[in-house]
Amino acid sequence: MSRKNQTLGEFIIENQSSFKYTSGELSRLINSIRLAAKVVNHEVNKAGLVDIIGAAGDTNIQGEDQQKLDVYANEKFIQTLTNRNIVCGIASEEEDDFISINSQDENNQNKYVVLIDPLDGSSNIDVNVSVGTIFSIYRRVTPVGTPVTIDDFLQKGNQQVAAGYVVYGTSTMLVYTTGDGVNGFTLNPALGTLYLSHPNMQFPEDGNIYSINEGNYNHFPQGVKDYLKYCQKEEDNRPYTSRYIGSLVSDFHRNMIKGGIYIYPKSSKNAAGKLRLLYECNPMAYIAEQANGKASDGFTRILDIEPTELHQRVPFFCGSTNMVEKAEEFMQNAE
Ligand code: P6P
Repeated sequence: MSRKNQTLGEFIIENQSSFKYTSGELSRLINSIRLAAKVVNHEVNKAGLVDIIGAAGDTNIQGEDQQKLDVYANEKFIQTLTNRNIVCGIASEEEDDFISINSQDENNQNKYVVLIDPLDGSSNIDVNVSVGTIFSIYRRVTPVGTPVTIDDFLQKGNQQVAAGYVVYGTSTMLVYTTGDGVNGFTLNPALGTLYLSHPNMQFPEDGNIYSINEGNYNHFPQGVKDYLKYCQKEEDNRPYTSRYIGSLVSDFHRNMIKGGIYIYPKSSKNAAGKLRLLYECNPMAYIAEQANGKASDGFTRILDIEPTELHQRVPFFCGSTNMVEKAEEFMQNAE
């Protein structure tokens, strides 16, 4: 049940009973993510004013230059989730290994683990383009009160109990699902309150926007090249429009509202693509499917992929169902 302009807090309370694990713990977890998002938003919004932008001088496990805000966002989300003693484990794009949150304490009855990309699209920070946070939530699979293991994190995407993103854009929004549709909340910066602005978000079945880094065209698989030529052909409602922000969360968010497809394929430069399965593709795929969209690696449903390692990458095709299925058709025909 939702009504426009109710606050996130009211929405969580009113919809808690619809969540099959009505323990209230997930509600507290979503609330802690809300708090961390508001803290990060405050820093992102003034990044140009203080010496917090620019590289932190380190690189993460991905070998990518860590922007200072990457590090800050990572610390804030981990700190908030730890201090509120809600989860038993955290995995982050910015952390080499998963973090056990005193789960060896038999009094720790926490049953959720969170996987997070604390600041996706961070290369856009210095040029004032939207960035985002992506999170994925599972119930642990090892016994409560014992130390978490890698098995608690290497779960298929179809086991997620919740997933969402924050987009720090012209306005800051929290968009998430707990398996009963997708709802978007917009921050009123004057009040620091998130209001339900986009109830029951749905991907249009079709669209005319495609998002891909065409600079890598020569390195794409033939099926992707064929699909791009299809998008660009003067025929029916084509050529489509090419829009690529370079921030997954922003491209995904626009496509969910207007219709479209986002593709980050494998290439001769990235054998498995660039995006990470556990804390980018799985949460965005869960949201996409909950919004009647689709997400695959070009052949297999993202949520059915068996994870093998924490930072593994997969090719990613996601968006309006008819567009993803057309792209998959070109991928299969080129095999
Ligand atoms: P490229 C950001 O680093 C990210 O993970 C996504 O948010 C974005 O869509 C993609 O990578 C951009 O990658 O190689 O096109 O610059």
